[in-house]
Amino acid sequence: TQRVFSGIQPSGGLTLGNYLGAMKRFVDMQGQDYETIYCMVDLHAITVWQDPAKLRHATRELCAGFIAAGIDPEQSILFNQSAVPEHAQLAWIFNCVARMGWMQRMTQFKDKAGKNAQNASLGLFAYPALMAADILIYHATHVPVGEDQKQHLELTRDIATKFNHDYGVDFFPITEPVIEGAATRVMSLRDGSKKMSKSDPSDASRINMTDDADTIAKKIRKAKTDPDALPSEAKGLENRPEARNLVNIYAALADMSVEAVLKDAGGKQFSEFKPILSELAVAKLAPISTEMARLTQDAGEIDKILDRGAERAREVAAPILKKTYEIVGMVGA
Ligand code: AQP
Repeated sequence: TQRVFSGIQPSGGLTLGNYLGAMKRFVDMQGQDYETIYCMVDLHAITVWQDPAKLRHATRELCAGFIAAGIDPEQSILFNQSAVPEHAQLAWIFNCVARMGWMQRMTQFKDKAGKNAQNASLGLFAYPALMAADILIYHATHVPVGEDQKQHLELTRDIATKFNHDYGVDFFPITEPVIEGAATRVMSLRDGSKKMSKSDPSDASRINMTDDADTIAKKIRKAKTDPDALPSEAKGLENRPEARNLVNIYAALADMSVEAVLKDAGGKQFSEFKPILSELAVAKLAPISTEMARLTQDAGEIDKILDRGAERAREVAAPILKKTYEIVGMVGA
């Protein structure tokens, strides 16, 4: 089988970047010929400090977001990472396969740890080994992610290759990253060189999936741009990161190619394009945020869905962990 796995951290509210770069594409893949497994990765979230009450809320809200965006918890397996202990168990094995030097090259660690890396958690450093375990505990073949996760997926392939080589087996698949579409890297609305992120201190830098129509319109109106009109071809967006970002967002929301968007919008000033983009963003996002808010209110129902998802996930993960332990030489597995 072709099996898809991906996850999102409940480390705050969902952004338009998470939605276009990841969640919307999870929904697209659910409709295709794949077995789809999607996860709230709370063990990843705690690699930086999370207030327990907020983590609990963010996990349930994220689950509501998955469903509101179109993930069907019957068709896909939808669950919370910590409820499936096999992730952490396989991650330990991978901690012993991955090399310090590999981890030291990870740019996300460098970005997130900042200048004071000595004070970062050990978990933040080991993050990519846990991510490899998330994927490989299901023998997933395809992983849809945003551009920022490309390096971690290469590491996942390196870990699988080294494990297979060290133990002389052909056990873990070499996973394909799926980084496609117009919005694989949605940028900050305030700075076209920075990724749109949940943890950016400026709320104006991102569109949150919980923002109301007025807030979305206001953020787009205030988004940084250059003074020129939109070009009529994609190559005219080179060296115009803010312009490119807004066009990419439009294309991804409308399910159009960038070329097709520019065919219509080429020649327009931002004063004209921004309201059109706002209207589209509100039309696409409002139904999701309304449904997300409705579902979030019933924590009991969300927990039931997550319990059932975890049960189904463990049915896949447990035999793969058992086999891994046997390969490694653990007695009693
Ligand atoms: N700006 C983005 N553009 C496209 N894709 C994005 N993703 C995140 N930001 C963008 C994709 O969303 C998925 C889940 O990401 P995550 O929540 O696990 O962590 P992240 O990449 O660290 O996201 P944030 O929003 O930047 O969170 P913080 O601020 O907590 O670090 C991934 O597939 C990611 O590529």
